[in-house]
Amino acid sequence: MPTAAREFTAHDLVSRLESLSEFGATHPGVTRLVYDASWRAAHRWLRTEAETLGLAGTPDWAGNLFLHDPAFVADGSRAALLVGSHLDSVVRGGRYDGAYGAIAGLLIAAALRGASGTPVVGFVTAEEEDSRFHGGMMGGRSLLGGVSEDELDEVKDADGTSWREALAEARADGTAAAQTPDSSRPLVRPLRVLELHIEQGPVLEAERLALGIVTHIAGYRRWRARFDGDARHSGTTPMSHRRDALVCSAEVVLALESLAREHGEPAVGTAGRIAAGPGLFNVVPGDSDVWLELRHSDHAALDRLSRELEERVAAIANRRGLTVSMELVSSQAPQPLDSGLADRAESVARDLGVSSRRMVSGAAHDTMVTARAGIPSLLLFVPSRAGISHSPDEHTEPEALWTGFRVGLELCRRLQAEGGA
Ligand code: HGY
Ligand code: MN
Ligand code: MN
Repeated sequence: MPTAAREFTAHDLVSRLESLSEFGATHPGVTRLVYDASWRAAHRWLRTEAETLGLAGTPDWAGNLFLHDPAFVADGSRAALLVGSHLDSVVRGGRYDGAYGAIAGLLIAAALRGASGTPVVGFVTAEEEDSRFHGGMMGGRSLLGGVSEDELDEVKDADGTSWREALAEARADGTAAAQTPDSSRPLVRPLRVLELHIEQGPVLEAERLALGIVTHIAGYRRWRARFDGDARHSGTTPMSHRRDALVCSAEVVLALESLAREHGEPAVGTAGRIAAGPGLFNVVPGDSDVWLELRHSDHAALDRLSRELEERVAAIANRRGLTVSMELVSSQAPQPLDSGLADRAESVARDLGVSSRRMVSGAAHDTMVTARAGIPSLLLFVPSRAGISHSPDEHTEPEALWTGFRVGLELCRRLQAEGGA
């Protein structure tokens, strides 16, 4: 007989976050990449936790996990309020990014199990970080049925493993269901989506506020730029005779930084990686790959920045006599979130005596995918110490995690009571 729906404590939340961070612990940090062994172990652990709390855990074809009352059949026939976040992490990331919302969703679904009104279902998306594949929010898109069968063979990781091949391991151990994308409506039809997440920036801490109510999420563009010059002897090739691909890349990286600085906040530009070949002391690099990212909260500004970057990259390569190909690898448009839900969250925070402000998210999130699909979606932040994230130093105080959870729980309780499903 499942346990009755129950009240939770801060310890219930924080202790489960600690346990989840052990899956993929890379000392320092956490590395839990979609479908890898630690991701699958974490997925299994979450389902076991759900069962001990009187819930069922149902994965869909992509490994998105729904945490629901066993009486709620997750077969695509029913609708619910979804609350959660993502299971995967960046490489050597922090313990809270995604994990906080996943555990909060689990406990909120357990706390509200069996109450009358709209069913509340916890969700844990399979992939959000682009840290193994560059499929662009694979979890959120597959959760909504937005993935074509072809993508499963086209999307590949750095080792050339396709989404389909990686998925096979998850299907083999039950962390993904054996359906195929074309046969899968969402297992749970989302009426609304609430994501709880750490801010990953400095604003809430600087303003000593407990809660961020996100009005919209900045968009991004990510390119892989490939430069081809001449591999030559480093001792005999005069500087005037070189077409050095790595030096060209270095100038492009500085041009990206200047572009973002010239434009001013909230524009940000990052070169996350340079890989030059052949990678020896005594060979002038003949080829180089650079990974470039631009972000902005305004669509037109992101377009302008992107055009300017592409022009600057072409001009640098041309002046240095190299060829360049610039591939847009993934992108997300800036996305407004639901203002009605933001109003509701603000009034819950006020009623609970929780300080809050509306704000923009510089980081991307699953809720930008659900909002873009027309599903009323909301993202709530809790403060990040020194604004640090995507780093082993990511930290949020237990009290702050608990405060965000209390607001999320009360908001879901009120939305549930209004019914509709
Ligand atoms: O990159 C991002 O903004 C998110 O953390 N995936
Ligand atoms: Mn995240
Ligand atoms: Mn992240």
